[in-house]
Amino acid sequence: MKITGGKVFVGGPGRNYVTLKLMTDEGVYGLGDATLNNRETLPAQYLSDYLLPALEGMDPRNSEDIWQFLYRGAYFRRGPIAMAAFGAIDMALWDIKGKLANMPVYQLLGGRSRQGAMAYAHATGADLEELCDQVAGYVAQGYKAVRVQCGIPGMPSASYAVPETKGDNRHYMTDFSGVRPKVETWDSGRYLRYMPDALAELRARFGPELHLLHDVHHRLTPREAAGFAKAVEPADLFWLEDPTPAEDQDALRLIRHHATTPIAIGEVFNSLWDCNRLIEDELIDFIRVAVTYAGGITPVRRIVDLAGMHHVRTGFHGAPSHSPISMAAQAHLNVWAPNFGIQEYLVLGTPACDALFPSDHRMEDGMIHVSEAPGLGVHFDEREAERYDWVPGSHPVVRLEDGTMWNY
Ligand code: CS2
Ligand code: MG
Repeated sequence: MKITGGKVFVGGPGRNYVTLKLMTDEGVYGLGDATLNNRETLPAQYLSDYLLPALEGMDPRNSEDIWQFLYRGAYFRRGPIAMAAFGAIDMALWDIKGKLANMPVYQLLGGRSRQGAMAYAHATGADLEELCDQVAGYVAQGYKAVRVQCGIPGMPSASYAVPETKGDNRHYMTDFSGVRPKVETWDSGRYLRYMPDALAELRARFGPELHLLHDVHHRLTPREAAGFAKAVEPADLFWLEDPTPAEDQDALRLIRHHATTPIAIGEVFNSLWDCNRLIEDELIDFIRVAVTYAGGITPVRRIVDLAGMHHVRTGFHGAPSHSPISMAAQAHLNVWAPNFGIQEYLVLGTPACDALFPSDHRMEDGMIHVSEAPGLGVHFDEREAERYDWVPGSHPVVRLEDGTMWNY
């Protein structure tokens, strides 16, 4: 059996999804997602110019050897652009493998460890009242877990994933008016003084059972993060996400030393080497890698296994930038992983998205139920894809009030 080539599509409803269709000489094809948020054309180019021509003639069943070929053969290792391109190829090879075996991918990983996988939705608000309304809405839909992001009084501009004004739902990261990013202004002091009380108020209003998650989005220094994680202990969060930039894996020791609030990190990582110390030294409670950015099912399965040896559970990234293909790949990992934690889930199921990526993966009562179809269980409608093209966009950048560049 041989790979005969592939096609790369960029575009989608409200998103620049990067979809790979990998073809073989036996007619079976595989789908992969190479969507690297705000830099979509780059993994697409990497696939078309370099990787797909190099894969022609290889046996698609040898997914491990092909992954090693991609990783070791690149010479210059890692990085989100390369790993997103590798990830799409790896997902497509697992899709082909499942179709050949006539099994859903989770069966090839080791079968079911659970029926449904708990998901969390994103609630946000320009102020606490609007946030509480959104949380109540998700609870009414059956969600057991909700991420909460709130406007901060006095903050010079809307902070991460928060609308500028009440009722404005254009808070999601990417602005498609061009690649020149908008500038957000951030003040950690206002955030640190306001957010602990806001989270305590949410806990008081919604009771002890609802899982509350909060994303700091890399905005604090390690010391600030340690104090904040301590201050929010009474809110009993399911997790506090990205409290401080984690290139400095040691910085997380300070947080661990001062607070028991569960920590989740990893969405910006693209390799086990970005997080091995965080896992081995048990500095985090959830690993947030995404199957696209971390190079596919093959390497992510290794990260899950290492995490499982150190009481670290999964909490795969699932922002709107992920297409239903990588969300399906993660659905298979979620139902298999013995140390599954939770899955981030932004409603992908708009009619336009479903038309482009038909599948029978389903969300019910806050739980994701994986498709039993062979492979990843997602299709791709190429006719529908003709409606879309790449739209230049970017998420904001962040500066402090004195103009200092800060972390988005
Ligand atoms: C966020 C991401 O979902 C999350 O946890 O951190 O949506 C992040 O803001 C985007 O992926 C950035 O492009
Ligand atoms: Mg995040």
